Amino acid sequence: MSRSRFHTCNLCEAVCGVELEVEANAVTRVRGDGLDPFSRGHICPKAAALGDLASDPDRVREPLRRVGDRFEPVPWDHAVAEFVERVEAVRKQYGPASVALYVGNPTVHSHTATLMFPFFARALKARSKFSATSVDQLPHMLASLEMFGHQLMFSVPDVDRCDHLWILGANPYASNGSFLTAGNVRARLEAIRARGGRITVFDPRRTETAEHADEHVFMRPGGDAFFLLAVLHTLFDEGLTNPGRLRSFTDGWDALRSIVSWFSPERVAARCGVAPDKIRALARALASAPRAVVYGRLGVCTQEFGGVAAWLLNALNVAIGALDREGGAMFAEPAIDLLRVSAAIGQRGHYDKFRSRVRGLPEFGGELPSATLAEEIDTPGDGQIRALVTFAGNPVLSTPNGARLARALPNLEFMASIDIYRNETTRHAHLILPTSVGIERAHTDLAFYLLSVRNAIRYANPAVDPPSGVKSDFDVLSLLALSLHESRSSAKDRASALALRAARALGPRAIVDALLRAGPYGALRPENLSLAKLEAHPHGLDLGPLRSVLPARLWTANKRVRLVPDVYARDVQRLKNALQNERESPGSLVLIGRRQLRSNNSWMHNSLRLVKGRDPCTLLVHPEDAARHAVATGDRVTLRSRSGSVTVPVEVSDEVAPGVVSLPHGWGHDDPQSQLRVARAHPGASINAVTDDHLVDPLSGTAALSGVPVTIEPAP
Ligand SMILES: Nc1nc2c(c(=O)[nH]1)N[C@H]1C(S)=C(S)[C@@H](COP(=O)(O)OP(=O)(O)OC[C@H]3O[C@@H](n4cnc5c(=O)[nH]c(N)nc54)[C@H](O)[C@@H]3O)O[C@H]1N2
Ligand SMILES: Nc1nc2c(c(=O)[nH]1)N[C@H]1C(S)=C(S)[C@@H](COP(=O)(O)OP(=O)(O)OC[C@H]3O[C@@H](n4cnc5c(=O)[nH]c(N)nc54)[C@H](O)[C@@H]3O)O[C@H]1N2
Ligand code: SF4
Ligand SMILES: [Mo]
Repeated sequence: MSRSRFHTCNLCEAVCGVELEVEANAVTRVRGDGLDPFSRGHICPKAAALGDLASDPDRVREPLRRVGDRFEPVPWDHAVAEFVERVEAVRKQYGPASVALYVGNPTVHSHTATLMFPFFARALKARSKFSATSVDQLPHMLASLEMFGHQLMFSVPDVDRCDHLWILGANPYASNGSFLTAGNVRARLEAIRARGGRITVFDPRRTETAEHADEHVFMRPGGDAFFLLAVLHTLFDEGLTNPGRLRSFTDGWDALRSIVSWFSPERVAARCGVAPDKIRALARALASAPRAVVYGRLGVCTQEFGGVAAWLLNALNVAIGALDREGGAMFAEPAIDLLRVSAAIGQRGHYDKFRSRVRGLPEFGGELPSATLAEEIDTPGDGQIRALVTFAGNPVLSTPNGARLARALPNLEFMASIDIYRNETTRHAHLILPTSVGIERAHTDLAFYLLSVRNAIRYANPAVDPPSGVKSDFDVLSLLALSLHESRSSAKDRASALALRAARALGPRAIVDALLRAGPYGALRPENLSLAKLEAHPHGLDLGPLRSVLPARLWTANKRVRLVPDVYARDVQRLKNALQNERESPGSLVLIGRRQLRSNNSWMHNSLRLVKGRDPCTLLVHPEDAARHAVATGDRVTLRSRSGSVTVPVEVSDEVAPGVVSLPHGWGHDDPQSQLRVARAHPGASINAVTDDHLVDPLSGTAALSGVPVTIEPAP
């Protein structure tokens, strides 16, 4: 007997509603939930693999302990006891900086993990914390903190109402939107053009999104900050700024004008690859559109000047009056308002309170840049990392110079991974502790409705049961946290253990219910949201279009936008130096990445339905560069950088600009110690064996994954 269950796809930020056909606890069919008012039945090919994850024979289903190169099952209580004993031994011997935590991307796609994580992190007492943030959205968070006073105060392009959209360094046709939670983002972008609007894409590759835009401008990798400065320069120069009502609660207008005055289109043209006249024409078109908005994402963040570039995106949206305006860059008001919740517990964010030991890179929100993880493990000295816990992360494939990290991990005295797979990272762990997967747990989103183009909310109960012996992430994290506290005798640990027991007794359901009732559509509002009400609406609820919320929703002490925070004003000197020291280097190549619709970072390649067919892990090379290096489509080349090399097949294509080569990320499943049989048969090569841990945006500490200098030569 099959039954139908409504759930939410937790694989990307689009949070599509899905209808799962379930028979004997196995998913037999996945469809889009046509009654979801937000995603309206849309899904992408990855949704079909939701069931594959749950039933994957390679999935870790019981705690595993590594003995040499072999893993053997251990009962939960033994595993937990060993975890506590070994972490505590390292911490006592070498101090709190010797214990590290790496938190990966799927964590934010699980509200239960998100809710328990602060408790776990406190119990672990890890001074050295890392996450996927610093290979991703950190520049946006820094800009939010510095300009709006809260690290989670993100604006969202109002794609449903804008008429002129700039997209820099994002490819929503493949990624389904990032910091742009929108069911069926393609249809929403197409609607802009259908109503007479215009889309311009700035990208070193003519992406799927660029193909469907009105105009594509080849951006030189790392050129965005320069380009944006010159656009602002033009707007001031030609009297085209129009901040409107923003002016009354924005500080720093003159400082901005004075900074951008140096960056004329002529000065930056070579660095960004856009001609001076073109920059001026683009700026004028942006300024003259009634509902224009500038949106930039990953490609703008993970580059040498990502910090300044993310700031300038906001500054430009202020300058054209788009911030907080319908059809502009708006702020969502989610039913569970993580902004208020985190502010209430004193977590609005902080920056540069301390620095990393080896390279002196700044912390953000208590985390250090992931680009420093390997060197913090392999560089001897006081404070060296000796123990590492990973949660839902695969930094060997996802952080720069992952090969160095893979060489460093065996030197740890203890490593534990809380993960569903034994993969390129977790196979180094002494203990692997499994958890349930998305469709086996209840689902709602705490982060993504904050990034959503409409206010919306959806809650789903588990669609299938986890395998016997597999615990939820909430239970694994709380169990470990409680055991850590109980192993210590301080009054503080006893108090924390008490608080933790209370949170466990409540459970995630009651916590979600309380957050909903206390939220902006809660008990005192007409919507009167509660968990019961969401359960009575299994397709989710639309809570209306985004509304103007400034200045009330600002978190700065004076309720004003800081247009030019000091950190950026100082970093601009680095951009001037870069322009002045620039040398022509004809024939040189830089590497960028790319995302593909059927792939999800590094961990969905064990689903045959997603990886079968033609090898997607090819190096795109422009025809001129291919001719210069005498390589053709199908040839294998060695792609080399300062940090390492891989051998990859070439695909000659004028999609990429001359001087740019592109390889997708998340591949490189050739580690014989992993347990990923399908992925190992479709291994590809890891771009992060070639990206460089030394290349970061020093302001934010974000890895410069894009624009890595490389060479290619025919493979032997
Ligand atoms: N199918 C699929 N969807 C995903 C993911 C996935 O792996 N696969 N991952 C998810 C995650 S974790 C995230 S964070 C989001 C990211 O979602 P997006 O931000 O849309 O990320 P990408 O698709 O990588 O697009 C980044 C673009 O930046 C371009 N680029 C590179 N360097 C530069 C530069 O210097 N300047 C400019 N202007 N552009 C540059 C690249 O060519 C690329 O087209 O996607 C999410 N969705
Ligand atoms: N060169 C290059 N590198 C990149 C990027 C790029 O564009 N180019 N993109 C970057 C971005 S945006 C991101 S977000 C990072 C991602 O970097 P990471 O978060 O480090 O890696 P993922 O590939 O997302 O791996 C997720 C891990 O979580 C596990 N997992 C999956 N579901 C669950 C679950 O429900 N519970 C638990 N406990 N574990 C689970 C998987 O088995 C896997 O080990 O990669 C970054 N790296
Ligand atoms: S776009 Fe695809 S991966 Fe993203 S939530 Fe929807 S179905 Fe899942
Ligand atoms: Mo990401």
